[in-house]
Amino acid sequence: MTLSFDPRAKATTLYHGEFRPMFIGGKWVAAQSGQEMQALNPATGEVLATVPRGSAADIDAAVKAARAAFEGPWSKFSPYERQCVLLRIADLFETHWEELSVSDTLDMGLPITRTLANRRRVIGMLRFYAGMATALHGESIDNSIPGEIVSFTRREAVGVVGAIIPWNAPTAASIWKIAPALATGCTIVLKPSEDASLTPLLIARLMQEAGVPDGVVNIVTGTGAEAGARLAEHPDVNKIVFTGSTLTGQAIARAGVTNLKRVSLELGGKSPIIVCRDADIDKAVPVAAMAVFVHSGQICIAGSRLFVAREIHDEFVRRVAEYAGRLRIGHGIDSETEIGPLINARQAGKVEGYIKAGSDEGAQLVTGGSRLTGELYDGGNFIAPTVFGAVSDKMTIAREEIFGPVISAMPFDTLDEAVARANATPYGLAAGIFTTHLGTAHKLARRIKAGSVWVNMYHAIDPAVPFGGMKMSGYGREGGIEHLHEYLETQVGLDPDRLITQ
Ligand code: TXE
Repeated sequence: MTLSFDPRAKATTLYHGEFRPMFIGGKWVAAQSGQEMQALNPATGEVLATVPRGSAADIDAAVKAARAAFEGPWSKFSPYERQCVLLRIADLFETHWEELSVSDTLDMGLPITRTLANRRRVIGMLRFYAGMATALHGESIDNSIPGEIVSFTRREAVGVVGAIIPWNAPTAASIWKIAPALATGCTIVLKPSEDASLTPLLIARLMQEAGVPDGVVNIVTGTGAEAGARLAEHPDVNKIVFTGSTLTGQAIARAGVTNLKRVSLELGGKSPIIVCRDADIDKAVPVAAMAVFVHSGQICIAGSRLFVAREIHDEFVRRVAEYAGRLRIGHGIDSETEIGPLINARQAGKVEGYIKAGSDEGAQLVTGGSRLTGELYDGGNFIAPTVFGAVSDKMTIAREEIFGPVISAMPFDTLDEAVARANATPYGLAAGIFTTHLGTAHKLARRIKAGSVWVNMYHAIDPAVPFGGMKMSGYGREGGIEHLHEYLETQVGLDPDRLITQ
């Protein structure tokens, strides 16, 4: 793909192994302990920069700053003023989008063409939430004693929000947490993943430039065990919003019990894709392949269980494998690259373990299955796009979230069987259906227990549309009006003369 700028040249202007402080109360600071952590480029292993290794004391300082801003200057901002701030941030994102994209690519490996392509979605989020800032209101309820009592509700900001995000989409995940907080009048302490902290720090700089008052947005870098755990249990945090693994989500929900904070969780998945006999195979093959291979499978919605109607199964799997074999794998910073590295050696080792389990348990390796070696891949964590056939539902690769470029393909005979098998998972985040029959699409979609069901497409996430999971994929929705409600409390109004109940 031809770009209007040179990403490699831009990359040389961004990080040079220097120290990048974190952002608390409008100040750029080191960790109180003085400890630092390295931010590594997953494609090369080189040190991009160092960042503070924040711990409980830094989280406490950030929460204090967030509380002071919530009760002080930020509470004086009208919804129209908050809207203006969000629109200014959106404009700054337009201006700095190349820098943000290059930073994300360097920090977490997603190819530059894809980080650039996130522009519409991320800036769309900022503008969507800007619009919502002035559209939030309560209701009046006139059914107590007709003519005498009118109850009314107000929507007020929940307070200080703690946000904990993973490494696989730092910009989008940061904005999905920060924008609704700003729209509703909350303040926020965001802890990025220790594996991708750099772009959230760039975002903090843009927030400052846009006129976000000190303490409204705070970014504390650090590990989950130190900084994350303190944020989750902090008694002065009113709400936690988390994206990450189900195991950590459970720990966060438990920690939030300390002060019964509101919790929303966007967790893992083992999403099914059902390819019906009447599917348009030419269109379905690339979508089904990229439902997993995009970002080397490191996406919560990866459609990693591929159920294909038996009549077309062999042809479909062969073509998915051929497609996988043609993908260009390399450094994300090269504009020709379609698939980048895995985030770190631990994640690559985990994926290799799953590939071995697939072979050991009797699945048939159709393509891929190995780590890539050679000069281009030195220092990085690259695994070839992998397709397994003859997978059974009981195999480890068909049950557990791999978070790597691995598809498990399985034939089915009837749609009832496909639905039952698709739902036979503890997760319920997303699903895909490929059919040319509208009735089949509707009937199947409503029977699948997943928060998003895409038909003849995948990965479609829109700021105005709710996104989130069922079952062990979490609770709460991001996107859409529902998302704003997660950041609001409802208060019933008071009559001048008497307390009104509804
Ligand atoms: O996730 P974690 P990791 C899955 C995926 C991957 C596995 C491990 O299967 O292989 O999780 O990845 C913070 N209290 N997903 O270790 O642990 C942590 O610092 C508070 C799926 O990256 O969930 C980071 O900021 N916070 C997922 C964030 O939680 C804690 C995306 C996510 O880390 C904490 C990422 C604690 N006790 C991984 N422990 C998806 N659904 O997209 C960790 N953290």
